[in-house]
Amino acid sequence: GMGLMAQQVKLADPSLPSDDLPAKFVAPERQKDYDKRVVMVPMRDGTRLYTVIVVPKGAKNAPIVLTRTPYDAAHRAARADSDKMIEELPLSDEVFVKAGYIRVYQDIRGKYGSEGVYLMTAPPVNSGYNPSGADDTTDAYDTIDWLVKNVPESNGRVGMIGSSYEGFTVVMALLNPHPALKVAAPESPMVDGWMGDDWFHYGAFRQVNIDYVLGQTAARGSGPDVPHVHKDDYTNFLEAGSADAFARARGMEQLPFWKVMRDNPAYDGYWQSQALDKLIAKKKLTVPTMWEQGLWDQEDMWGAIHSYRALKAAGVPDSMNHLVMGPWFHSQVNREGRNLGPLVWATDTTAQWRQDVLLPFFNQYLKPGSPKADTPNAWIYNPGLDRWETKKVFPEACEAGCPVTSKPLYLQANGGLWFEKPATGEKFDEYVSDPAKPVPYVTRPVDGSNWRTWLVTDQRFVDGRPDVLTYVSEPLKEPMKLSGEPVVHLVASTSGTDSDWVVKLIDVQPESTPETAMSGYELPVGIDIFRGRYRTSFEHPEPIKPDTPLPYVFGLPMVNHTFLPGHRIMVQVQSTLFPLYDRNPQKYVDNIFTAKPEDYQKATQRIWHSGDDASYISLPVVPAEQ
Ligand code: PG9
Repeated sequence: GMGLMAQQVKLADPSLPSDDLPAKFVAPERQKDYDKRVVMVPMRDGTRLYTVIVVPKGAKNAPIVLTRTPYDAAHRAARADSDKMIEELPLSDEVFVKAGYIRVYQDIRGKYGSEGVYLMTAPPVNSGYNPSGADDTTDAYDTIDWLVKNVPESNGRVGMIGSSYEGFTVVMALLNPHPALKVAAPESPMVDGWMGDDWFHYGAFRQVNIDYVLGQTAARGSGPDVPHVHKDDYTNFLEAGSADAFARARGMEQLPFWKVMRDNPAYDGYWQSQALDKLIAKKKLTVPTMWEQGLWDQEDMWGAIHSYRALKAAGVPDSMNHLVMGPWFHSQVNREGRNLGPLVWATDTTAQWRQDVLLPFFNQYLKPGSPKADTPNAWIYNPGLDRWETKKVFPEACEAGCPVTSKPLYLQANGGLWFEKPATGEKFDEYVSDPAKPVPYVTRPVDGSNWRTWLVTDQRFVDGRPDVLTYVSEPLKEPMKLSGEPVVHLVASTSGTDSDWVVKLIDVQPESTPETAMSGYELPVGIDIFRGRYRTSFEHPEPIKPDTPLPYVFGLPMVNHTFLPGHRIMVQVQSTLFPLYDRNPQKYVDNIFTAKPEDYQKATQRIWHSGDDASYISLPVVPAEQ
């Protein structure tokens, strides 16, 4: 019929394609507003490092911002596949792109596209613990030297920025900076992995790192994802026993760095010789530097503040040594900063920092002719008042040598807490710490989903457990402002021969009617853990004398926080934060990493609050304005 006829006519049409796939397709040229160059930049030993250089079209005399990363430079410099540089680069680069900067990301030696061997946060070559002949000081130097000579659009001035491991590479560059390095912003830099950054806190091992080490060192690219047996890591780690037993089951005895960490549990030469806060304070800081970290930084809480303080103590002028602390989780500085878990801020606090503080600071040193930035010596958020505060001096209060002297806040009988010394004879409170039932650090199941916000977890979830002691003040009548480092002075005894001590300083929100998300919330403003065997020496641990009240002194994270009227101050004491920290067997063993199942024992713990053996936290209380 008609249908067949029509088809035959069409088939005869010579314009009909016989194959829809062309022999070769050429995409039309894209109109990008930037030029992305990938270069293998040679180091002094011939090793070449994979370097992505993003230059705005038409740039002339432009400054360079450099990040050296272990996290895949190609990926770091490709947020989206976009023709616009501002979309192509990460959110945190927007201010630099708008200001016409050249942006460079480079893979560190041994990772992703770079050649050479990899050492985890490589210790300085001259530390005696790095046989590779190179480190992130020499590699930064050689990279900057190459960039200023080989990027014709540059004005010969370089700034460095980066968070965490990328912050570590910034601090390493500062140990012997190339003359073209004019300004630096280490963000939550990993500075002392033993004292209080990623690996340990005062000697207590952070088991989340087992997966990190696996991911970073099993391969040049990203390592395999070895699945956990149960959804709840509380169960996974408890079933495994020690940290080493857990790691062994994941194949980690093949990973040299894991063995180095396991075999150096104390603060020995290996850790001391790479403690960057100490190393940098021995050099004359020649590059204006802005140290940044989060007030609730769950990974690198130690590095920035301790480097800033060490440089101050070494006499570095305030105009060279700046501090910024925002209400942020780890590396949140490079994301949006409107909230932290349930805490909602008045502004996008990270955008505000980048725009109002960081960019003018970089411009001042990288773009000749820019106005002098009015950079505060310290710019710190006060979460209690929901606002930034500009400081000429920080910390404002401390135990000695600050404008204001800290005040002891004493644990009292019957769970009380106040600034007067308790009477003699009121003795102690007691609990049993059972390693078979450790106190979780977040609500179970522990599956990593609460990791970023765990430091602001409402502590009501453990308040009332028989192995958690809680001390609380009356509701405050006046605002109380803290600005500095609370220092724990715990007088404690244990029936065992080793023990961990966890202390939390908490701002208890008033109960409100109608109910709000924060009604009655027990908000931690500082949490830390101290491994008891290091009471007298971090380098040479020793067994604890059982059933003897002994002083344990350690700093909590730095705070800048106003407790408002109606709020109560709370302190909690416990012996475990599991499975973030490995369990202390509570019986002294040579190396806790390899403790045997039979080493773990219950212990009776006493926290003393009698006049002669009074436990207290010295609080950096300063005059409060509202
Ligand atoms: N906190 C991460 C880290 C740094 C250095 C060593 C190990 C881990 C990071 O965010 O890069």
